[in-house]
Amino acid sequence: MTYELFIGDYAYSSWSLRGWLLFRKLDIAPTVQLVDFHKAEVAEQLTDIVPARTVPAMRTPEGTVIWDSLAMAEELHSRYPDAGLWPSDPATRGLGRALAAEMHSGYSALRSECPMNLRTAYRDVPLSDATRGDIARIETVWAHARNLYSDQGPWLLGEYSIADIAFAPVAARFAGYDVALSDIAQFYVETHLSDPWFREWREMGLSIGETLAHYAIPFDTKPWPGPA
Ligand SMILES: N[C@@H](CCC(=O)N[C@@H](CS)C(=O)NCC(=O)O)C(=O)O
Repeated sequence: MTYELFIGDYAYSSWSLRGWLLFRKLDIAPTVQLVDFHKAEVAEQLTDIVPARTVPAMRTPEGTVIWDSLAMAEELHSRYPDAGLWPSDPATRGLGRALAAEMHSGYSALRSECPMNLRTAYRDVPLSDATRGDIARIETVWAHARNLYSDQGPWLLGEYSIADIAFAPVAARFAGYDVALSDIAQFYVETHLSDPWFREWREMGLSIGETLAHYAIPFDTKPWPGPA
């Protein structure tokens, strides 16, 4: 038995991207069960794994259902502590957990105003003050981490970790909504856009599933601002 990973549409499901990146980082190939946003409500497609109602969710080899991306991240880290999902240094790991937790519970204006859509990039997007506040806060915490760890690699804690998995969809939103950023934040967004695992996910997002009208926003569009 291996892990089963339940995910939503590659182009649109920001939380699912996180769940999938966890397994990519672990180099474990789960059995992927695709929940089609076009077909029916998510919860209706998850009746096989009660009480999950959202994606991502995973069923472990022994049958436990875990239905939240941060819970999945922490459980997988506990099971594979040497795989590098979190760094071994407690101070670095503590900062990473604060970053991932803030992402997990925050930035609601950005999340509702700029839903992830890997099929489209917009330009000249009018953003609300609340979303601008979220963006400023994200730039602050990214700069805090990058100022401490940039000599150890291009990611928030130097090396790729759950903190970066947590923020990958935010990077996609900043790219897709033409958000003007500081140099530090722009570098970090470009690091995600160039990441082979992010690109692999986006490639599936371009080729698998329907284009969902629900996610279309009437702004001018522009080419995707990263490598295909
Ligand atoms: N906190 C959850 C949120 C997951 C979530 O909201 N997923 C969305 C898709 S990106 C979903 O399944 N929505 C369906 C619904 O709310 O009915 C997590 O981190 O996994």
